[in-house]
Amino acid sequence: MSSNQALDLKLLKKFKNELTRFMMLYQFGIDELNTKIDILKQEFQYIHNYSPIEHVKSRIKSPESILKKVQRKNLDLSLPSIKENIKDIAGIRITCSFISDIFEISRMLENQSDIEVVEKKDYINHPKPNGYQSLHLIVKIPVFMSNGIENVYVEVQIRTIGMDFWASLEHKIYYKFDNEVPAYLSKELKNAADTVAMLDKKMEVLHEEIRKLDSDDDIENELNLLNASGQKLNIPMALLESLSKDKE
Ligand code: 0O2
Repeated sequence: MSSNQALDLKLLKKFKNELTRFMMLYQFGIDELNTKIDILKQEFQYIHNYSPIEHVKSRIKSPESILKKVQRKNLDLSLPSIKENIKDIAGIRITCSFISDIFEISRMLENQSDIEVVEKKDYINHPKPNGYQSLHLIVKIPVFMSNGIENVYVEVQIRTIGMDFWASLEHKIYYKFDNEVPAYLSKELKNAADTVAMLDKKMEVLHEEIRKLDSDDDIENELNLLNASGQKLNIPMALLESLSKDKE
């Protein structure tokens, strides 16, 4: 091996290490946000007695897709430029039961002091012409590394089960036809999106009705039970009475 080749290999290895560290940052951003979402989920469960989050998925954009986006957007091919201009390298998708949960979770995330919402797209109140619905947030979150703080962007998509079902099918169809979806299928997809929106609204109304039926009896029955991390613990009535006297 010539000295030039050895130098090239050394340089390539250096770039690979830089790229690996760069991608790790996004995984750490996702990890931090996932912890926050998990805490919100448990707290919500405690307050409202049901889980608003059906599931959470995350992904890191592949270097290949990042490169395609850099070319499509005509960006500078450098890590600082990619970091500042491509804001969906890290992505989290939260699937909720009801539309109101989407906005509640979004509000709870927005209220966290170390999260900065830099962009918000409401495709629920303003669906895309093809029928796509979802709430998109681009958030900036600090990652504490050994040599300082790095702020990373994470794209958070929040949607109902129905919206998610529709989007994954539409995505498959879109790719199958290589972006040239026949008109009759686009029309059917739009009809399906309208049906999803109608169903989501109906489910929301039913959900509200059920909540109203939660009687005071239920509150009394639950009074001496404390729910901590899914574990139900008995609270002695004497302790509860003593604590409430302190507050009087
Ligand atoms: P992937 O593989 O999911 O990451 P951008 O291109 O991000 O700079 P844009 O297009 O304005 O700007 O972003 P927008 O509207 O917020 O959409 C970003 C992501 O939302 C997409 O990411 C999709 O995941 C999803 N999305 C948006 N529109 C549609 C749609 O019509 N159908 C479906 N199924 N998903 C949609 P990517 O990068 O396209 O793909």
